[in-house]
Amino acid sequence: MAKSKFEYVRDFEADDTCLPHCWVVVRLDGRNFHRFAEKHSFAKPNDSRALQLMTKCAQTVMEELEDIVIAYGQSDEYSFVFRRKSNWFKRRASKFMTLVASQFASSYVFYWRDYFADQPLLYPPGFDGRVVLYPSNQTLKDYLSWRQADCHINNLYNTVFWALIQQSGLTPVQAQERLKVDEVRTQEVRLPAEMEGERMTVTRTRARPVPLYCDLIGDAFWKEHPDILSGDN
Ligand code: DGT
Ligand code: MG
Ligand code: MG
Repeated sequence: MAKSKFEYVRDFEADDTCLPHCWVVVRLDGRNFHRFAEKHSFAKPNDSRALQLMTKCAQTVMEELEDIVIAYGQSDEYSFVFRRKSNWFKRRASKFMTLVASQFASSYVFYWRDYFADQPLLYPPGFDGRVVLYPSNQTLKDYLSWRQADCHINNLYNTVFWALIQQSGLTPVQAQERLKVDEVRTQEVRLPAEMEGERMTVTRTRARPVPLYCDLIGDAFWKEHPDILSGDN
C-alpha cells in the first residue's frame, strides 16, 4: 500500500519493548483512594466489600488477558505478573500497562453494584499503573514478598490505630502519638491469620483464575504451584 508523506511521524514513537525472558509486572494503584474510601463509607481499617471487588476485577483482568500467570493484591493496589516468554503485543510495556489498567477500571465500575448494593458509586475511580521487569524467579518472589510484607505492616498499624480510636476512645492524633511510642513493640506483634487474610488476595492459574488468601513469602505456596515459575512460561 502506498504510504502518505506523513508516515514518517511513526518514527517518533518510543520503543518500549520489555526485555526478553524477564517477568513483566504491572502494578495498579487506586488514585486518591484515601478520599474515595471516605466518600464511599469504606469500613475501617478493612472493607471486605472493597477487597472482594478488587479481586473480582483482578479475576476479570486475568480472564481477558491470558498471559497473566498470577496476581496479588492488597488495599487499593493489584500486581499482575505476565509469563516470562509472553510475546503479547510484542512485549510493549505501554500496551501491557494500559490494557490491564483500563480493563481493571471498567470492571470496577461494572461490578460495583454487586458488592456495594446500598452505596451508589459517586464518581469514576481511576488507577495509575507502572511496569517493572524482574530478571529471575528469586527477584519476582522477592517482589511479591515485598508487597505482602507491606500489607502486613500497614494492616498491623491500621488495625491498632482504629482499635485505639474505636475501642479505647482516643482521638486520631492521640492514637498516632501512642503508636509512635509503641512502634518497636507493635512491630513484633503478629495479627491473627484471619485478619491478615483480609488483605492478602491472590489469584492464579492461567486456565481459570481462582482467588486465594495465602502466604507468598514462605516456600509452601510455590511448592504447591510449581507451574507458575516453571521455565515453560
Ligand atoms: P495515591 O495512590 O497516591 O493516589 O493516594 P491514595 O490515597 O490512594 O494512597 P495509597 O494508595 O497510598 O493508600 C490507599 C488508601 O486507600 C489509604 O488511604 C486507605 C484507603 N483504603 C484502601 N483500602 C481500604 C479499606 O478497606 N478501608 C478503608 N477505610 N480505606 C481503605
Ligand atoms: Mg492509591
Ligand atoms: Mg495504595
